[in-house]
This record gives sequence, structure tokens and C-alpha cells, in this order.
Amino acid sequence: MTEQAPILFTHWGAYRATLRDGRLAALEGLEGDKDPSPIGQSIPGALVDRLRITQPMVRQGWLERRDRAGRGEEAFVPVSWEMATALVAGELKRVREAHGSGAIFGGSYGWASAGRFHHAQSQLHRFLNTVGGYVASVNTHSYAAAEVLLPRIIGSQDGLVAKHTPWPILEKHTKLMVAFGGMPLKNTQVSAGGVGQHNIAENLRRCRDAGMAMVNISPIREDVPQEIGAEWIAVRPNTDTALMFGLMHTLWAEGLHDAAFLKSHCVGFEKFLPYLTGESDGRPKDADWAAAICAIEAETIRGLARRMAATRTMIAVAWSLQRADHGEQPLWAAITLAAMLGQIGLPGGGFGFGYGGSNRIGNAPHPFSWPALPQGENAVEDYIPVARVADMLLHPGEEYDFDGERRRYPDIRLVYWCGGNPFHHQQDLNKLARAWKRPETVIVHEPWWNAMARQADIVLPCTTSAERNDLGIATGEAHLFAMRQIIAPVAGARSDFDILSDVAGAMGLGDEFTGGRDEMGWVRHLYALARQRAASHELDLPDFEEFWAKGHVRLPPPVKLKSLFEDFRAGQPLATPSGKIELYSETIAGFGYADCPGHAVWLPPEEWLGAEAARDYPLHLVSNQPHTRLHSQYDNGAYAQGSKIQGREPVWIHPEDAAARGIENGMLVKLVSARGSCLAGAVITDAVMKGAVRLPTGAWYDPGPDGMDLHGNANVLTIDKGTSSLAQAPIAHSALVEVRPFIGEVPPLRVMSPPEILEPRG
Ligand SMILES: Nc1nc2c(c(=O)[nH]1)N[C@H]1C(S)=C(S)[C@@H](COP(=O)(O)OP(=O)(O)OC[C@H]3O[C@@H](n4cnc5c(=O)[nH]c(N)nc54)[C@H](O)[C@@H]3O)O[C@H]1N2
Ligand SMILES: Nc1nc2c(c(=O)[nH]1)N[C@H]1C(S)=C(S)[C@@H](COP(=O)(O)OP(=O)(O)OC[C@H]3O[C@@H](n4cnc5c(=O)[nH]c(N)nc54)[C@H](O)[C@@H]3O)O[C@H]1N2
Ligand SMILES: [Mo]
Repeated sequence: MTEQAPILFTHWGAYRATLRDGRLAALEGLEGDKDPSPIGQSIPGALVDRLRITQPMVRQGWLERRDRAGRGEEAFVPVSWEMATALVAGELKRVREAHGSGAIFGGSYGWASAGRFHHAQSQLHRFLNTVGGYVASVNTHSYAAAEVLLPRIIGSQDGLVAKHTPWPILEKHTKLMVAFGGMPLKNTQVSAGGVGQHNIAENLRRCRDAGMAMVNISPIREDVPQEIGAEWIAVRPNTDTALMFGLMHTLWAEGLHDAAFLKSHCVGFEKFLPYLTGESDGRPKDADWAAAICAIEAETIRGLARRMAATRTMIAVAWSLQRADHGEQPLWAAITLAAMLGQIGLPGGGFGFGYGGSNRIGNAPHPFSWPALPQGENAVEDYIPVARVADMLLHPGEEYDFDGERRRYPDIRLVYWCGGNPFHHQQDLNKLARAWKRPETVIVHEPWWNAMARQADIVLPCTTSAERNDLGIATGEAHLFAMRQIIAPVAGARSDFDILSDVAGAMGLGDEFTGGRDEMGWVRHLYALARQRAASHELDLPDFEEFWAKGHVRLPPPVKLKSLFEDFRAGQPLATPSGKIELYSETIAGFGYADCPGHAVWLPPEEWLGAEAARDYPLHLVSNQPHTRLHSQYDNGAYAQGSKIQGREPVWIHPEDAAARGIENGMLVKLVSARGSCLAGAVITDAVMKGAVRLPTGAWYDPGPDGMDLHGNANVLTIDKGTSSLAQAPIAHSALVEVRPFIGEVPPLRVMSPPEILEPRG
């Protein structure tokens, strides 16, 4: 028997690896995966490219005089692992003794790589907990507004990250899917923690074949795949809440709402109604009112409301809608709309957030959780909302509101980041770059010389999944992978675990950190826990040796499928104060926030096409997720690079907007906002609505001498502000820009070559 080729398991799928002379030569989608992601094509080349960091590096100015000002701009000095380990241990000890562990920021938000053991953030948190604790961050960039709002109004995060009405029920019962933000297949390439088999394209086809009609409410036509034949309603970005009010008003005015459901399963409709009718502020939120805000015909809105009331309707809302100023509102409005339709808890009706945001959503998971690396206890209680990192660094000691609390930013002296890239994910990168010069020391583990590594004082080169052993679990699919090491670590790279084990050792806490296990010890241990949990639900996983040799195993899917809130409809209360859906929340009203009152409202975003600022910046920037990579990951790979225009990120612009500006296809253009500017390559297409442009996130940040990003990183343009005092969530999708042809000598890209490296020391 010939041995099966090893499997590389990633956030965007599982691949069979072909090896040649000890190098990874090619990757092919795992057998059974009907829709493997092309992002895998980027891996073989990028694994060994010249951007890999070859040994520990220390920024020159920091090494010589503990300078902060040169951060992000200076050359690096290669040092030995012994010296790097001693420097990191020494800095942690110094800062802790001088300022306490509350001066160490270890939030370290980010996706890193798939794998239950080598999960970079868990490794760092376990390490920092072992050596005294750290200031954490709470919630995600993905759906922070929802994470705070939903528990208050529906008692949990059900319908956001789990318990969505599964696809087979949608296929059987849903007649109309109204998708705010669409259901773009580009995003379902991915699932946090990894994908075994991609199935969303197939699920959508099955729904279509079963007679489900789909409406794509989005600035971008491609947000539902063409073959599904969805009706496209181009909505002005960030105005969905107004549109939902127009739908609700029509239901109310025409008596199409479900008064019985509003009474039996909701509280507060009577407090919301005067706002909807205009009784409270003189402005009825009817279809005509909404039409003027959303730039959609009032008759289209009325027609859609009637269709929704006439049939089994699923209201799908993309996570993107809440990644915008006042992002709490489209969620609350969608729930209020679904409550008025009265189909919540019925098969195929109600609402769901994030179908199409990940391959996982709508795949019914087994009713148990899978094991993860234990992180221990954090002795520091302080934390920040995830997107407030620049504010924290710029304003130590200052007060801010968050979810009913008045909190104070800590005074951070040391930042430790492992497996995330704030120079990708944070809005307003010029502001972040200023904030980043504040701490005394920045330590980063990275495989590549991306923007993040360049912004560090001490850079420790780490391995990727191909270079180590791990356990992979596609949780929603109950698909387990033996992530066997495929190639030797590239150059001097080491795993996050090995790096942190040595630092913990240097601090006298090596055994506490490792728990007495090595890599394979942990992998076996986590697998044993997974096997136990499966067994307690009468599901058999093979013993470790068999699993490891086989490469992957998949448990049968759960038999019993449930619609979201089926039990609630049948009488089980929600974990809200009233036990019901809170269309009005006394708790939130009690916080007294003008930017998030007690029921859903339309609050214009800081920037949108109806804002004053649109006179100078007349185009709404949609910086959505890239189809060519995962965030910033593998932007250096062949697949992402193949999509660039003159080396820059492509920006979509409508033909009329392009013509009005003298922009031609393939031309270099300059995007400008009130925060910053960047270059990009123009793609003229009517797949984006007039008035909006689409520049996907993730081009590696490459600030030129005058601050203009040379590569097309959308986050130099976006706004760094919280959604509201309630959630303080990021607002990536609320930004206005102007776009012009770029005239003049084209500055060369720098970020795709390593920074200046000096002679080794130590
Ligand atoms: N404008 C705009 N901005 C956005 C968004 C948007 O829609 N628009 N979306 C937001 C969202 S939803 C998210 S989730 C964030 C994503 O933001 P991030 O998750 O921070 O982005 P990634 O590029 O995935 O960063 C992961 C980093 O980990 C590194 N890495 C990979 N494997 C390992 C490992 O094993 N160990 C270590 N130490 N490092 C590793 C990678 O090289 C990479 O630099 O971005 C947010 N930013
Ligand atoms: N290939 C790939 N897939 C990914 C990721 C990736 O980086 N690459 N990232 C993953 C992560 S971390 C997450 S959180 C999910 C994110 O999933 P989403 O939040 O759904 O992702 P986005 O691509 O930001 O947005 C989806 C669509 O919403 C539309 N949209 C933007 N603003 C508005 C608006 O105001 N109104 C309406 N109606 N539509 C709007 C955009 O046209 C966009 O294409 O994707 C995941 N999937
Ligand atoms: Mo995300």
C-alpha cells in the first residue's frame, strides 16, 4: 500500500500535499471537497519565499537605546535565539516589576492558523497567565456589536455564531430568503478553525432548486452567486436599518404584522410603535421616508414587505452590516422586523446572522464543545473592547463607556502580539501607527515580514501549520484532521509553543507553561479529550494511532435538526430579563446612551452618502473580505498576487463614477478619505452600485514617505470609532472616499521585499 499524502488543514480547507525533495510542491483539494478554495495555491510558494523571517530580529534603535520613535521605520539586527529569549524574559520582568502586569497588553486579537494546539492566541494567553497576567481584549472584529447587543435582547448569541436554522430546513421550508449583505461565496471559503468540505454553493443551489427565491440587498451584485438568480436590490451602504423600518411600516399600515406573536413572545412593541409611526417624532418611518435614505423605490420596499408577509421568509443579515457606525441597529431592526412577521421559531422562517459569513453557519454542530488548549487564569481583570486598542495606547487613564459601565484605559508599557495583525485589522492605520509609538516595547511572533513584523521591536520567527504537528477540527462538520508535520521548519523558525516554553523557562516557569507535555504529548492529549466527548454522545472516534495514520475522520452529522428558537416558540423562555424577545430593552434604555437608545432606531452613520462629508468624499468605501486570501494572510502568495493591478490591490468602481473622473480600466488610482490615502488599481464594473467602491481588506500596509499607502490597504481610509457607547465595536464599513487617477511617477512597492537587515549581533 502506498502511503497517503499528508494533509494540510487550514481555515480555508484541507489539501493533500505533494512533496518534492523535502519541499511542498503542490496542494490539491481533499477528496470529497467539491469546492476547494484556490487560496491554497498561495501556500507552497509563500512558505519558502524571501519574506520568511530567518532568525530572531531586534529593531536597531530599540536594541541600542530603547528608542520608540523609529518603530515601523528602522532596520533590524539579527540575534541568536538565546539572546532573543533573554531579552523577552527580561522585558516582561522589568515591566511587571516597575508597573505591574496591568501594563502588559496581550489581547493579541487575530486568526493565526488552524489547529487546536498551536493556536497562537491560546499559546500566548496561557504563557502570559503563567507569568503573571495581562490586559485582555474582549469580543471580535467580526461581530462585536452583536456580541454585546444580542445577549441583552434575545438572551444569547444564538443565531449569530451557533444554532442557526440549518440548511436542510431552509431547503425544505423557506420560500423567500431576504439577504441583507448577500451571501457571498468568497467568504464561505473560510471557517474559523478550518473547513473540511465546502458546501455552501451546493446548499444555495439545492434551495434554489427547491423553489426558494432570493433577494440580494447589497451594494454589490456578486454578493449572491449569479447562478442562484437572485433579485438584486442595490442599497446605499449603511442604510439597511432605514430600509427595514420602511418594510415594518408597510406591514403595520397594511395590517400584515403578527399581533399575536408580538404579544406572546416579545416585549416592548408598544414602546417601539410610536417611533415607527412617527407619533413620537413627527416622522413616520414609512416606505417613502426609507426610499429617500436608501435610494430604493418606495414601491419596491412596499412590494417586498408584502411578499415577505405572504410566504415563509428567512431574514438573513451579513455580519458586515453591524461592522458599521451604529451597527447595533440593523440587528435590532432585523429582529423587530422578524418579530412583526411572526415566523421566528417556525421552520425556515425568522432570522439568522452570518449565513454566508463562513462555511460553518447553517451546518448543524454536535451538541458538545471540542477541546482546546487550556489558557489558565488571568490575574489581571482589566480588558478593553477589541477595537479600542489605538485609543488605549493614545489615552491611558481616560474614561470611556462600554455596555453600561464607565471604564478607564490602562497605561500599557509592553505589547505582546502573537497570531494577529492589527496593521491589517484596525481602522485608521495612520492613527494606529501614531499610537504604536507609545509603548516601551513591542514583541511579535510572525512567520513573514508583513506590516505587523515590521512594527515590532523584537520579532520572533514562527512556523506555520506545515512545519509542525497538530490536531485540526472543523467543528461544525465534526471532521478531525491529523495535521502531521509536512516540511522541516523554514530557516530559523520555531513554533509559538517552543518559543514561549523557552521564555517561560528563562523566567523559572517552564514546567508550569508546558504542563509537562511536549508537542505530540499535547496533540495526543487533546485528541483523547475529543474522543471522550464524542463517546459521551455515543459517537466513536478511532484510537490515536489509527487516526494519525489515516489522516482524517468524520463523524456522522447529528440526526435531529432544529430551527432557531423552535424551543422558545414552544414555550421555553429566553435568558433576557423578560424571558421574551426585547424589542424595547429597559436595561439598554437605562444606560441612557444617545447613540443606542432602548429600541431600534435610525441613526445616520458618521460617514455615509447622505452625510455632509459626501460633498468632499462622494463615494462610500466597501472594504469587504478579500476572495484571494484570509485577511492579510498570503497576500504575498501567488493567488493574491495574481489579482493585483500593477502590484496594487484592485478597487471596483462603477462605469459612471469612473467616467466622471477620467478613470480607465487598469489605471492606478488614488483613494483619499479624511484620514488618509492609498493607491489601488481600477477595475471598472457595474457589479458595484454607483456611489460605492469596493476595495477588499488585506493588502499589506506600505506607507510611503508622505503617509500615502502604496499598496491599497483600505484601513488607512476607514474610521477608528466605536459603533456606540454600548458595544464600542469597529465600524470598518462606514467610510467615504474620493477616487482620482494617479498622476506622476509611480512609487515602487516596498512591503513585498524584506526590510533592511544589519550584521548579526549576540
Ligand atoms: N476595513 C476592514 N477591516 C477589517 C474588516 C473589514 O471587513 N474591513 N474585517 C475585520 C475582521 S471581521 C477580522 S476577523 C479582522 C482580521 O484580522 P486578523 O485576524 O488580525 O488578520 P490576519 O491577517 O488573519 O492576521 C493573522 C496574523 O497571524 C499570522 N500567523 C499565521 N499563523 C501564525 C502562527 O501560527 N503563529 C503566529 N504567531 N502568527 C501566525 C499571520 O501571518 C498574520 O499576520 O480584520 C478586521 N478588519
Ligand atoms: N475569502 C475570505 N473569506 C472570509 C474572510 C477572508 O478574509 N477571506 N474573513 C472571514 C471573517 S473573519 C469574517 S468575520 C467573515 C465576514 O463576513 P461578512 O461580514 O459577511 O463579510 P464582508 O465581506 O465584509 O461583507 C459581506 C458583504 O456585505 C456587503 N455590505 C457591506 N456593507 C454593507 C451595507 O451597509 N449594507 C448591505 N446590505 N451590505 C453591505 C458587502 O458588499 C460585502 O461583500 O468572512 C470570513 N470569510
Ligand atoms: Mo472576522
